[in-house]
Amino acid sequence: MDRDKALRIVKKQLTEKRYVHTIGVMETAIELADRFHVDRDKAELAAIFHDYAKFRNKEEMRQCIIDQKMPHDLLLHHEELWHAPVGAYLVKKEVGISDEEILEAIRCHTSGKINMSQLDKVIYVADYIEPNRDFPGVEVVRDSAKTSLDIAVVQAMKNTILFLLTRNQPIYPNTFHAYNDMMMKVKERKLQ
Ligand code: DGI
Ligand code: FE
Ligand code: FE
Repeated sequence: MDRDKALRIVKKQLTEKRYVHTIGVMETAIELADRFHVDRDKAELAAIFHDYAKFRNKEEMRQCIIDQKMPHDLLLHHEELWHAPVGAYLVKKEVGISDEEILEAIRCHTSGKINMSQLDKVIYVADYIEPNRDFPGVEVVRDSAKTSLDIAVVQAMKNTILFLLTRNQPIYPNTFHAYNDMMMKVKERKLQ
């Protein structure tokens, strides 16, 4: 699917602000894909559709998680996490994208997971550092992303977990698993 068609489809699902964020993620994801030798067409499509389900109603998402037998523990955690797996499902069903690598990058873009692919990491980091983002510490992650995708992922995960801790929010197990997995990989590499 070409970029213009994809953007036309996703625009209908989003608010103006979220659409601007999506364009930022798309441009950043393409930049990262080129820098780290990831398929730029897949990065573009995954970025365009990563927040496809962001504005779906909570009950529809809950039902989708149950009907599609997605991990049940999602329902115990904040609904902010739901738009990622539900988005992957809807992008396949409603938009007709069937590339599993793209769908997986959408599926894990909020929590991360163990053994993220390079494409998963590109989308995770692009979502975090796109130019409209203004989190505390985002500049450090932007800087790291110039040289190491893995270090950028770890830093973004660390910031997200710290943010959730300060808000007294429970943390979804995959968020911790993803952080541990990436941190160990980054450390192992340093020791070599
Ligand atoms: O959809 P976006 O706003 O572009 O970004 P996102 O999909 O990365 O994250 C949406 C929100 O999800 C963000 O405010 C942080 C939150 N989040 C990420 N991991 C966890 C989480 N919230 C909880 N409660 N637990 C998590 O593990
Ligand atoms: Fe999201
Ligand atoms: Fe996003």
